[in-house]
Amino acid sequence: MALVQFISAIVLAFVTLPSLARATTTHFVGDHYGWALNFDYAAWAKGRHFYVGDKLVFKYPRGYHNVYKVSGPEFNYCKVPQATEALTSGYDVIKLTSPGRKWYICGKAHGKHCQMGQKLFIFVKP
Ligand SMILES: [Cu+2]
Repeated sequence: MALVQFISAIVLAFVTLPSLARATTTHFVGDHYGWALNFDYAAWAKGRHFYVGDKLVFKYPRGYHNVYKVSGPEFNYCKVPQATEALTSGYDVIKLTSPGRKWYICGKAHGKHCQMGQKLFIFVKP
C-alpha cells in the first residue's frame, strides 16, 4: 500500500509540476488605463517581469489607436513600419514567444501618438 502511495505521489508530481512551470501571465498594457495617450509606459513596464509564454493585451477604442511591433531604431524615432501591418482590433493580444527586447508603438497620426509617448519597450526573459 505504501508503495502505491509513493508511486501515486511521483506520478502526481510529474503531472503537476510542468503545468506550474508553464503558468503564464497576461499583462494588460497600461492596466485599467489601457493603450492610450498621456501615459508613461516606461514606468508601467518598470518592475514588471515578462517571460516567454506571457501575453500582452493592448486595449483601446477601436479606430483610435493601433499597435505595431517595431525595431529599436523605429521605436526611438517613432517610425511607422511600411512592411508590417498594424494590429487594430482594440483588444490586441500578443504572445511573447521569444526572449529579448521587444518594442511596440502606436502608428496613428504618422507616429505622432508614439512621439507623445504611446510606445512600449519590454525585456522578455526566457
Ligand atoms: Cu495612438
